[in-house]
Amino acid sequence: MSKITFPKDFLWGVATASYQIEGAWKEDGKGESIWDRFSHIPKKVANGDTGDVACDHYHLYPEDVKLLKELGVKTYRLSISWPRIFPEGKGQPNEKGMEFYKNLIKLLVENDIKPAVTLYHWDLPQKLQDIGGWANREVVDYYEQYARYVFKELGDLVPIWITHNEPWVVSFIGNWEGRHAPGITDFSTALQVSHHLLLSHGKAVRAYREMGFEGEIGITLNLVPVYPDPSSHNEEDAAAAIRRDGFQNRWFLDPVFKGRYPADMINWYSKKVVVPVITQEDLDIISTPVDFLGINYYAPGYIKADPDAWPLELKHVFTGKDRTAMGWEIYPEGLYDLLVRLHKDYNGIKIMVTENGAAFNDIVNREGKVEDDNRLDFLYKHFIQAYRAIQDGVNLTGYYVWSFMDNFEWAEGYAKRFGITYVDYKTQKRIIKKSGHWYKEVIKNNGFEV
Ligand code: IFM
Repeated sequence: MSKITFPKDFLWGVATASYQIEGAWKEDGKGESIWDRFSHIPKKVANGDTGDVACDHYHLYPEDVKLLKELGVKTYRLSISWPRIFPEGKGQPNEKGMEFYKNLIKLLVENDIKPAVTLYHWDLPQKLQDIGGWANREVVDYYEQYARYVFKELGDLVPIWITHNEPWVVSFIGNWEGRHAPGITDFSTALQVSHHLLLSHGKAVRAYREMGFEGEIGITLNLVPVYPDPSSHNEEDAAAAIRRDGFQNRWFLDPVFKGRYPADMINWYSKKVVVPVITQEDLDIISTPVDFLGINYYAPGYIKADPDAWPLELKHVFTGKDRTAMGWEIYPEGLYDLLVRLHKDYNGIKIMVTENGAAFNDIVNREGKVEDDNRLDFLYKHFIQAYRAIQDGVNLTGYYVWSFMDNFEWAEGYAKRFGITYVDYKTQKRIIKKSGHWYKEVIKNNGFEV
């Protein structure tokens, strides 16, 4: 046995998002979000679940902050519900909504827990979807106005800001696959959405700098280490894997860090779909320097060419690895590969893992405990890979486990549990799982025995 120790001041944390935990969906003047609308449509979410109550965090936040303290986290990543602040998406702010976040954030600061705040984690005001949502360029300006207001109110209290969570999911799961709100199924719309999300990111970064704050601001991308199907060694599969990388990784990384969209993807899309109009001015805004890159890592992607799968002409294959309850293959080394590649291709940027974790079918045993050894093992193995990457020179400064507690897992509803804290949705009782107790020790010791 030997101990691995992370760098001094490494930021250990946990993450959540507004719609997934808050509930209080129409309280204190909050407006409707696209997820409120979507989850109330029959069959869109497993078991007809909605975020109406969720973990009732809106009311239980003082107890939840006590739990965070109990876990000993150095930082807590939360997101703000835009329609709680601007019920119509724009215009007059709702003071009650802002008061909730101020109280929560002040409590975190009093408890020595650094708040890391995401401005957009998928709950767009429905009123803005009614005018076309992110496909409408006007929404970029409304987002900037929302961001400026939030910075003005909370900028002095919050040291870490994230403009967007997983714009790839917003664009392609929400607007191409349609499995997420707003449920649109059009690839060209999804591409347009992706460009506007990135543009709004750049505008928020510029606004934050202009307003003179001293904290850090970045963006969170869900990235996949992509490999060709290991059972075949042909050029088509290798090319398909590069395309898959372009689709999910480089399409977002390159404009932010290199000021251009990847040429191979622009060429590919030009032959199949409508590519958004992209001006140099937009690209300059999108590539406004950020302080860090947030990455969410869950699983690798093994890819095969598939000429029938329009428009990318590829498909995913499974390689026989263990899987989580989401069906995602477990590959901790993928985190190492991804981190090293980002370090190399994007100029040694500062990186934080803003999400990593796993869903498993947890049960509360007769002693009232949740013995989630599978999740503990998952985290243990991923932390080791993060450590390896740091040893190899990657500038990784923090790690947020997804999630602080079980919550509304979007189209999967409450059926999938990602928390290191168990939530009994009938009573709203929280139980720290075995993985949570283990994580507490990791944080306390800034490392662990391997
Ligand atoms: O629950 C989500 C989160 O909202 C965004 N990243 C992935 C998580 C698990 O699917």
